[in-house]
Formats: sequence, structure tokens, C-alpha cells
Amino acid sequence: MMRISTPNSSLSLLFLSLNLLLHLFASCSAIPPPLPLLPIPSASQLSWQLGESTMFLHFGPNTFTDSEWGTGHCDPSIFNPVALDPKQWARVAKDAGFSRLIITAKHHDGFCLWPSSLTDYSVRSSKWRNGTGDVVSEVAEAAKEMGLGLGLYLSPWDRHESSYGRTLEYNEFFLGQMTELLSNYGEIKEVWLDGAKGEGEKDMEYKFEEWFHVIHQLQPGAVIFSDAGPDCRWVGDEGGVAGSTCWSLFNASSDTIGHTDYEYSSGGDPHGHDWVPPECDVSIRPGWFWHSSEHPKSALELLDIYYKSVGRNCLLLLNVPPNSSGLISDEDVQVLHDFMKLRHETFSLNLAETATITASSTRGGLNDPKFGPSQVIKEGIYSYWAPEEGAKDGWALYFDFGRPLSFNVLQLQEAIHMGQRVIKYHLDVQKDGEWETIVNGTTVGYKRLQRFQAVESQVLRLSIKKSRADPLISFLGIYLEPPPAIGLELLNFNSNHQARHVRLRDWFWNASKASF
Ligand code: FUL
Repeated sequence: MMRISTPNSSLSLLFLSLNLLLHLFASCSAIPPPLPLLPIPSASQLSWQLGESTMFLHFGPNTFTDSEWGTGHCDPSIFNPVALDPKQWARVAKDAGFSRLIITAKHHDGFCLWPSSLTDYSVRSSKWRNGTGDVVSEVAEAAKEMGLGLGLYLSPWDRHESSYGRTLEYNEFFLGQMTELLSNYGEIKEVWLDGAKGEGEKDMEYKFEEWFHVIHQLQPGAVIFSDAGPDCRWVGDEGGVAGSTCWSLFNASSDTIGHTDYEYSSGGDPHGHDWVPPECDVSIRPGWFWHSSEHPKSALELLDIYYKSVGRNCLLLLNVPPNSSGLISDEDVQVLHDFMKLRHETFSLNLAETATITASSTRGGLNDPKFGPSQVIKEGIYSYWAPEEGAKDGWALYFDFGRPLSFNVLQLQEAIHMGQRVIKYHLDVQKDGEWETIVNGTTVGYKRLQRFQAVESQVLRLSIKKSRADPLISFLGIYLEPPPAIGLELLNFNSNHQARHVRLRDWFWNASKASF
């Protein structure tokens, strides 16, 4: 009996252990990420957005003629930046946190900053380096050295070229110039195309579709900017301000280049079928080109623009025009330095980092840290908190700082590689055991920044009320923006100036609160 039963019981023991192993294996195996929600960004759109800000460089004959829209008929010999130093431009950009540079290879006047073989209206006909120079090449080299991406603006409107107005001929000319630029200067990260055209200009059709295909063929990693995409869109104003609700979703076919619908562009479209995130272009100075009589905005103004562009799911394209010597002026460099400092003062300490974080539910349960609530304090979009699939009891994250803390800035980010989802949320503090809402918000997208009156609290709740699908929150930051930081410009000013700047500071402080 014993001999017979032994193999049987060892067999059942084996089955039992196998079963247990299988069970253990099943409960240990990781849960996969949820499905993305279309549309989602392409790899080049993602790297563009993660870069956050690009320095725009308007430079050309206008820099020397004190004009904004050159006629296209000024003598090319006027272009002579004797101290031209694109390495200085790239250094300034790098120090100020920009990830890319975009140079006006050709503005509306038609003058080319590279020696194009298709026209003689270029650096080749200028006095600069006796016609042997190439600004685009120097910028490309400087950007590469500094680890910055390079973008090019090639204006469709050309006031010099005689074929302008004859559709076929001009489109061939334009695409020929584009091909030169995209073939000879290494990797190009962005091609910038606008729809500007002066009143009474010759009527002609730009073959945008053909241009877009050739650009993507020659530079597969480049994003194309225009009023309506295909890869990123104009936000609709030149003040650097996006709508406070701002979707990367968009219907590119609903917009026409040169005829932007401001409401549609600044807010995007929650039902859009295309991923076309917005870009906010704005100049540090009143004009796009450098003029000796103009001065840069203050660091405070730039900070406000930053909150309303990068902080509203956009890329900030800040124009810093080199002067007629070929350098970025000291006063612009100083403002950019202060702007960087202001951001650093606020964003270098995330108060949420040491908090105890819990969530209404977690995908895969609490034993799987991959989608757990603590993911939201890791920088970047690729680690994120995901709620349990189809959770019925709402979506919320709770933070306990362990002691009361003061704060006045919220940063939220979504895992946008999985699609833009959040439609409505609020941030609450606990007062005497009751929740009190301090911030209401709509879209998040790549990054949402919100300033509010400073509050003190030990406990916080982020409640997501509406979302296109399970919200995937990749980052939550809680900061204290020190009001006196805004007084940076007080340094080195006499008392009259000080009074003006204190007033300015208070105005900004109040205005920025009022706008949320
Ligand atoms: C516009 C142009 O007309 C301005 O001169 C400037 O280049 C701005 C960035 O784009 O369309």
C-alpha cells in the first residue's frame, strides 16, 4: 500500500507545487500599460515638446535698415555684421535653457543668409566677409557644438524674387531653396513656415502639401510649423499666450494657412483627429528684428509668458534678435539670465517630493509600484500614476506633507505619449477636516502651470473630474514662488527706478493671480 501510494502522493504534491508556482507567477507578473488614446504624438513631435523652448533669431538686412518687413530691394551690401558670432547666440540660448535655435534663413525681403545658388540676393552679394560667408552654416555649427537642435525659417512670401506670383515657377524656386537648406546643414529639427503676406501682394498659391512631403523626405526628424501644422501649429497670437484650455488635438483640415481662427488655434479641439500641438511665438523686444531704439521685456514679463505658454501645453518660441554687430545685446543677455534665475528659484524645490502620496486606486493594485501614485514625483512623462481600469469611485491623488507648508504654484503633466486625456480637475486643501478647492483647471497636456494665492496646508488632493479615458498623471509639482524673486530687477537701479519696479512687480503678482 505504502509503495503504491507513494508515487501517487508525490504526483499530487508535484501538481500542487506546480499549481502554486503558476499562481505565484500569475500574481507576480507585471500588468502592461493601458492602451494609448489616439491621436498620439510622433517621435519628432515628442522630442520637440520635451524641449519646451526654442530661441528664435530674426536677423538679416532689416537689422541694418531699422525695418521689420524689408522691401526686398535694398542694396545687399548693407548686410555687414562685423562681429558676427553665432557661438555667442548658442551659448546665450543654452545658458537660458533653450533646447533649439531657429534662424530666419530667409525673411519676407527674400535675402538669403546662406549662399543660395538660386538667387544672387544673399550673403554672397554682401560686404560681410567679402561675400564668402554663410550664416546658416555658422549657426548650424554653433548649435551642434552646444548640443542645441537647429530649425530654419524660410519665408514663403518673397518680396525680391521675380517669379513670385507665378505659381509653378515660384513653388519650384521655393522648394529648390528648401532642398538646399535641408541637404547641406546636417540635421534640421524644425521648419518654420508662416502665412504672412502684405496687402495688395500678388495672388499666388503655395503648394504646401508638396513642400511638406519633401521636407519630411529630406529631414524625417523635423517638425513642420505652420498656422495649421502638420506637426505643430501657430497658437494664433504673437504675444506668447495660449488659451487656458489648450488641446494638442486639432483638425488640421479645419484651418487654412494664412487665415487662422484664433479661438480654434489657441484652444485646440478635444474632438480633433490630428495631434498638432501649439507653438507660442513672441519677441523679447517690441519688434522681431533688432532696432537700436527698442529694449527687451523684463524677466518678469518673460516669466508671465512662460506660465502662459509652456505652462499651457505649448512650446515657447522666444525671439532674441541679434544686433547689427552680429551679437545678442548685453541687455537681452541679462534679462534672459534673470528669467532663468526666476524659474530656478521657484521650480528647484518640489514640495511634493517628500510627501506621503496615496491614490483613489492604482492600476495593478498597490503591490505593483509601476503605476503607483509615487510615480508622479519622478521627472518626465514616461513614469506615471494610472488608476485602476474603469475605476467607479473617481480619480484622486492625496498628498500629506507631514507638516503644514505654504505654496502657490501647481505643476501637472500628463503622459502625453499615451494621448492627452484630462478635461477637468481641481486641487483642494484640507481646512478643519473639510476639503476646500483652491485651483480649478481644464486641460493639462504636456505641462500645466497654475499660480494662485499662497495657501498653507499639510494635506492636498488632486481630483480629476473628467477625462477622455483613465487619466495618466506623470508629474505633480507643488512650489512656492517667492514674491520678492520678482524684484530681481531692483538690483542696480536708483530709487526712482526701484519704486517703478516694485509697482510693476505688484501689478504682475496681482494680475497673474487674477487670471486664474
Ligand atoms: C510673421 C512675420 O510677418 C513677422 O515678420 C515675423 O517673422 C513673425 C515671426 O512671423 O509672420
